[in-house]
Amino acid sequence: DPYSSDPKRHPVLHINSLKPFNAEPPPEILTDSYITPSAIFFKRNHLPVPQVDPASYKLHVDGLPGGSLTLSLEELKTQFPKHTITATLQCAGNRRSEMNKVKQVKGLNWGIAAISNATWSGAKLRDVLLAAGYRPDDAQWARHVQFEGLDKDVTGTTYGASIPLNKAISEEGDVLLAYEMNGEDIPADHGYPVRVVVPGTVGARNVKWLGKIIVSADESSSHWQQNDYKGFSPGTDWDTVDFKSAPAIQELPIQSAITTPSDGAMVNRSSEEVTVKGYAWSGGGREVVRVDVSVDGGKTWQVAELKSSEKGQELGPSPPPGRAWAWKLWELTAPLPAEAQELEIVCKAVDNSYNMQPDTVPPIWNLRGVLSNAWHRVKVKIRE
Ligand code: MTE
Ligand code: MO
Repeated sequence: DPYSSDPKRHPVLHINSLKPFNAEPPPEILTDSYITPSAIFFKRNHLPVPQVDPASYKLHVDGLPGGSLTLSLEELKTQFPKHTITATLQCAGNRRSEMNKVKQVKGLNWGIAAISNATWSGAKLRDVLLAAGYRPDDAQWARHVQFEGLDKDVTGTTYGASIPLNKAISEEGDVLLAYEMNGEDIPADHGYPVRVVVPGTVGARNVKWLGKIIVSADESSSHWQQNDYKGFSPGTDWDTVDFKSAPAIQELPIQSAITTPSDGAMVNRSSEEVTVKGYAWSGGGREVVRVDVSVDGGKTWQVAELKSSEKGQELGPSPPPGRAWAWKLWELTAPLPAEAQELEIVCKAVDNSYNMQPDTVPPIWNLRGVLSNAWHRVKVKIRE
């Protein structure tokens, strides 16, 4: 069993698949803390977790005419400045289960918690590329930076992905070769000893157990770059789909969801009000500027209070424009409508480009069930 050396996991996680291990935290717990504890951070593995010996670990950088570079873990840690960012990771398949309710899609049936927020520390990819001999002239031919994981399938094929060169090399891109998560060595499930953190970009490009970096004119040729993680029209089915016709997902669209109350929960009439909590995040470093909440199915709306720090109440300083990598948690307490026996609670977020979420799932349904970001709705019963 290639999975027999997989690490121990926290029992509270909701498991979507055991081998490979895919799991998400219960939504109510997810928004208990601004920084998601690593133990309950969602886990998305395509393959067995590789066991990497930190003493013999080597990171290879290839593809540059200026030469190649091989770094030990120690060299990565000591030869480059250490940077720390707080960044949210979201799987392209987060909230896929809502698409499944419209019409069956292919993929893990994620709920609303295939998203988590952590602090990440490591070397900047930019600094390592420059040390490997990257020169501004290379932008003439190079377009992508490819990443290869050390996790392999039975045929020896490794997990791989790529990002645009300009994201990788930009000072403002903040792409890290991270060796710490939440102030500790990255746990086995999250890429020990080194993973790429591409803030603002879909989870799939944040390659774990990083073995190799290749600067290239081409995207990664991996299955996950070419034939997966792409969006299509609701009218496209498995007989007509042409994966070459759509771009690989990189930045993700605006997203928000309600973590409490949960769907089907009861609220007592005597409590007179209901407190609604959730998360909101947008890709590409776009900052969430507002979350609207309705307790009457979207007829009337109230603006939720945004929180972007551990202490909760106060909003931290705004990140530099275009570098809002972390989610915002939000909260709203609303009076219970007098007549209603049931509430339909709805949320929708707005980012600083005024991107908003679509109101329903059918117009964004796609056969792979990715990019599921319609208004999130939960129904709650009022107990008289
Ligand atoms: N990297 C490797 N090497 N192997 C993988 O299976 N899964 C990707 C990405 N990086 C994956 C990987 C996907 S699809 C996602 S959503 C994120 O890792 C999940 O990161 P996490 O498990 O730390 O939450
Ligand atoms: Mo993912």
